[in-house]
This record gives sequence, structure tokens and C-alpha cells, in this order.
Amino acid sequence: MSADYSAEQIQILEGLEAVRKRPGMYIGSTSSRGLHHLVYEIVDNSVDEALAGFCTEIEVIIHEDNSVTVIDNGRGMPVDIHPKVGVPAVEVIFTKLHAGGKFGGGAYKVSGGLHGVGASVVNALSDWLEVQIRVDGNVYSERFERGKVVRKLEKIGTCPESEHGSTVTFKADGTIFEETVYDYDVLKQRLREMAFLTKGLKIILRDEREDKQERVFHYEGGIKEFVQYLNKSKTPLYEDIIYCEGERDKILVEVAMQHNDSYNESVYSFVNNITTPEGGTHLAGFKSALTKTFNDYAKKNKLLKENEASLAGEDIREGLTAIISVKIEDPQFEGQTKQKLGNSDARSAVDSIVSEQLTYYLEQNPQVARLICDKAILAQRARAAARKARDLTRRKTALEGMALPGKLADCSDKNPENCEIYIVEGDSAGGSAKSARSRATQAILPLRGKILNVEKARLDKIYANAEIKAMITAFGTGIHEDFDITKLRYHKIIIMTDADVDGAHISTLLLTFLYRFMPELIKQGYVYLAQPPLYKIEKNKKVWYAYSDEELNNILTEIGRDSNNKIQRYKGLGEMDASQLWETTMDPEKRILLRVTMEEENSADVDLTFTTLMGDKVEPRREFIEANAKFVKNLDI
Ligand code: TSJ
Repeated sequence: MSADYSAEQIQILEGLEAVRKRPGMYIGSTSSRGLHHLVYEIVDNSVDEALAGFCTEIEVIIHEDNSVTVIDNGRGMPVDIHPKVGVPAVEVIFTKLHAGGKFGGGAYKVSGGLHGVGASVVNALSDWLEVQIRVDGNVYSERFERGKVVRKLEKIGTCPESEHGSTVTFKADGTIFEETVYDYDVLKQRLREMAFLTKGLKIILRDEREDKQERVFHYEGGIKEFVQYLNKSKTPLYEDIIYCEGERDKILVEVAMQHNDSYNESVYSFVNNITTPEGGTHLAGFKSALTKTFNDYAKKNKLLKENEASLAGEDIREGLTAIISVKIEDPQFEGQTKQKLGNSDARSAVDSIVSEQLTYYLEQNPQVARLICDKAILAQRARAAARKARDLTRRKTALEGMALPGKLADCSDKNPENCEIYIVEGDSAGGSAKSARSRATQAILPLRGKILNVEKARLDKIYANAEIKAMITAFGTGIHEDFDITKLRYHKIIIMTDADVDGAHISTLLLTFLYRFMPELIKQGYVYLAQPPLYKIEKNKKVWYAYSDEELNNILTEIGRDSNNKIQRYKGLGEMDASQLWETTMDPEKRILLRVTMEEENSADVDLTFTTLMGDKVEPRREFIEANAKFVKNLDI
């Protein structure tokens, strides 16, 4: 062994020590999120192999001990000695920072994108990692522990030449990660998205832990099927999924879209299979092409007169579900969170491909063109009416100051940090809450009956709705472009509804409104659900409250299941008097609040949850309950 070789080897190991010292710098965080990123980092390499055209199938297995295996049927990672370092190339991939996935060059790489930090980072942060490579009929294996080689690459057997590919198994280091248990649903969501974005690629997810599950994601239609999936609980305006595809300046562009009869826009953009929540040039190119093409069509076909105002982009995008996916060799990310594509040639590539192919599509499908134009013209009119209504309220507040809604029983403390507002279903429960509350810090806003479903109403109608106006003025933040979080009057917005199906429905309607009109309130953790008890148990003049069936059972086991127990099942908040309501649901010392959270990375899924809940179709709604449990997660006692 030469002196040079060992010197370089030392340098390599130091590199990985840096990763172990500052894991957050390389993997984002050491929370559950970072843990799941380890899997994406490995899978990304196999997806790159698929994008390069050499891999058709990827299998991901979560083992009982929460180690994870990723298997692909690609070419197999290179095992030949790397000329510069003098060790097998595969070892360099796992021990040298930033070497992962950069072999071969060219092509569009997932791992070269936003998160791609490579296999070496995963190796450094793993208790142990084993790689197996099947190439030319030979099987090789190497093992690492905490980033260091413990068993050199060796040939361990043979296999049929047709069985080429790479396998990596690793166990996240429990001394580094706060959480080492994988969430099946989180991996499922991301792998499904990966499969949608890579048409034809088959991705299998298997869970070998207690809740054994297996899912296969395989979409020959790619993002066309993605749009279909997002629209599955909505009513499409027409049957086709409009699809544009092409290549310009070495940028691959794929767009799929379909309108539904709702009023919401669900447009998601991706670069090299990575979501770009802040959009960027590719999204701008799409929007500009869409606006231009539809206005040209509407004018040319006299759906819009020459002297009439052009359709705004948002009018044409009303009810639009679309996926914009570009593959680009050297993506530049901008903005504070580096999630916005900056390459200017991506704008012109998407713009020209969509303009050309959409113009052709509309000419070939005049019935579809007509449906979209008619919807956009209605949206344009509603927008004008809504603007009038909004200008009116703006002028009002400017003249009269903030006129708080009459039904609001406000708190006396004026420091928002101390203040909370209970949004309460029904006037009678509102009455109990008003007498139960702590007047200094707790405000009560009772809402009458069912609140408007904002998924099914246009803006003009939404602004005219009394309950919605009351919430907007009470919160103080304004909405949409007027939204200003610093004006928020309460740092806890607490939704309090009956613990039954109707109550759950009302909660969801309220969450839908907040999500669509003031998403920042949810993102920044200001929104909570109150948890009224389900049961009251009395025995020997003592009282217990149970918030779930499980808790009821525990209490009964403890105090004895005899006939001296009196059990009352609460059917609604109205059955509790003020002191009970205070004690069980509102007293900050005793109550349980659920904080509403959302995974920003997966806004397509949050969106789907809401439209599933609030949309027209009944079947998908049944399936939802599971998803909602996700949306509401953090326990804050
Ligand atoms: F990097 C890694 F360890 F994370 C990893 C890489 C994990 C897994 C499960 C698979 C892979 C991987 C790498 N799958 N396929 C490849 N392909 C290559 O490394 C490769 C092979 C041959 C050539 C060539 O030019 O001949 C190029 C590449 C990139």
C-alpha cells in the first residue's frame, strides 16, 4: 500500500466524520423527516438509473428492525478500481462526500437536484450499511459501519447474467436520529409520486414489520395518471387529460392537465422529479402559455369580443389540476428555501411546447375548448363581483375602523400571544362557552349551523357569507393578497365542535376554509381542535371523563365495572353545562388540544385530502378518515 493511498483514505474518512458531526447540514434534520430522507437519497440513485434507461423496477423493503433495503435491476454500480483513489468505484461512492451518483455523467439526475447529498451521507449516518452488486454473472458485496469499511468489496458468488442490479441495505444510526421508526404512509406517498413522475417505472414498497403491507406503483401513463389520481374525487369538466410533451434546448418538458367543476387551482411543478413548491421559470412558462393560448382561441372563435377584457390567468386556471414536470441537466434553485427553479431556458421551453401543442389540441377539440372558455368567462365575472364586494369592505374598515362581528364575545387582553378564540358550532354551545370561558384571554365566536363549503362556491358567494365574514374580521389578518399574519388577534384559533360525525364534518369545513384562505395560520401552528370528552363516569360522587373508548375501558378497569357506575355518553357540547365544559374542554390547565399541522412537502396530498372530503363523490370520502388523522397530529396538552 503506498503512502499516497493511505493519505487519501484518511482524508475520505475525515469527510464522513464531518457528516456525523453536523448531520443536519447534510440531511436537513435528524428528525423523522431526515430519517425518511435517507431512503429517498438511496432510491434517487435507482431512479436516476431508470431515467438513464437501464432500470425498470425498484423494490423498497422496511425490515422488522427498521433497516431498509433498496433493490434495483439496473446496470449494477461500478466495481472496477477507481484510478485516482485506488479502491473500487463503489467504495468511493459510499465513502467520499459528493461522489455519489455523479458517475457516468450526462443525463438528468434526481440526485443532482435539491436534496441529493449522495450515498456517502447515508452511509455516514448509518449504524451499518451493506451493498450488493450483481453484474456480468458475479455477485459482489461490501460492508460499512458508521461510514467505515469493515469488509472490503469481495465476490461472494455468481448469478445468471440476466440478474444485474444493485442492492443497498442500511440501518439508520439511532445515536444520530431522534426517530428511527419509518412511517409507511410517508414512504408510500413519496414513492407513489416518484412512480407517477417516471412513467413505466415499477416501484414496490414492502413492510415486514407488524402491519405487513405491500404496494406496487406502476403507471404507464405517468403524469397523466397523476392528474387522474388528483381528480379522482372531483367531477372532471371533460374526459381527456390534455397532455403536452417535448424537448427543447436539452430540457425535457411534460405537462398533463384536466379541469374539474370546482373553483380551486391545483397546479404542481417538478424539476428532475423533485417538487418545486415555489414554482419558478417552468411554472411561469406554463402559466404564460396557458393564458396566451386560451385568450387567442377565445378571441379567434368569438367567445370573447375584441373589445372585451382578456381572461386573466387565474380565470383559466379555475378548477384546473395540472402537473408540470421538467428534466434539466443543471437545475439552478433560487429563493430563500432554494425551491424555485431559476433556469430561464426552462421558461421558454415550457412556454413554446405548451403553446404549440395546446393550440393544436384546442383546434382539434372545440367542445373541450368551449367548456374551458365558458368556465373561465364565468370566473372572470365572479372575480369582478368579488372585487367590488372586497373594495367595499376595505373602504368600510378604513372608515369605521375594525368593526368586530356582533356575535363575537371578545377577550379583554389585547396581547395576541395570550389570546385564543374558540370557534363554536351552534348558538347554544356558544352560550355555554361564553359563560364558561376565562374572559381575559378567551374569546368565543359561535357559528350558526353548517358553514359554507368553500370548495363548492365561487369567491363572490364566499365573501358574502356571514360566518366567513365574521371569522375574517375576528382574526384580523385579512385574506389572500391582503393577508398579514402580524395582525392576527389570537395566537390560538380553536375549533370546538361536537364529538360526532356532524361535528367532524363542521371541523373539516372550517379547516378547508382556513387551508384555502389563510394557509399560513395552519403552517405556523396557530390552529387547534378542542377535544371534548366522549363519556362521563360517576361513581360514589366522584367524576371521571373519558376522551376515547380506550380511556373509558381503562377507567372502568381501574374503578371496577359494577352497577354503581353511571356512564353518560355525551352526544354534543350542548349536553354539558358551563362548568363541565370549562373543566373538560376549555381549562388550559386540563384540556387537550390537537394542533393541526400539514406536511408542506406534499401539498398535492393535503389538497387531495380536502377535495376528497368536500368533493361530490361519496366513495373516496369514506377512504379519507385515515388521511385526516394524519393532518391532525401534534398533541398539545
Ligand atoms: F448510490 C447508491 F448507493 F445509493 C445506490 C446506487 C443505491 C442503489 C439501490 C442503487 C444504485 C445504483 C447505481 N443503481 N444503479 C446504479 N448505476 C450506476 O451506478 C452506474 C452503472 C454503470 C454506469 C456506466 O456508465 O456504465 C453508470 C452508472 C451511473
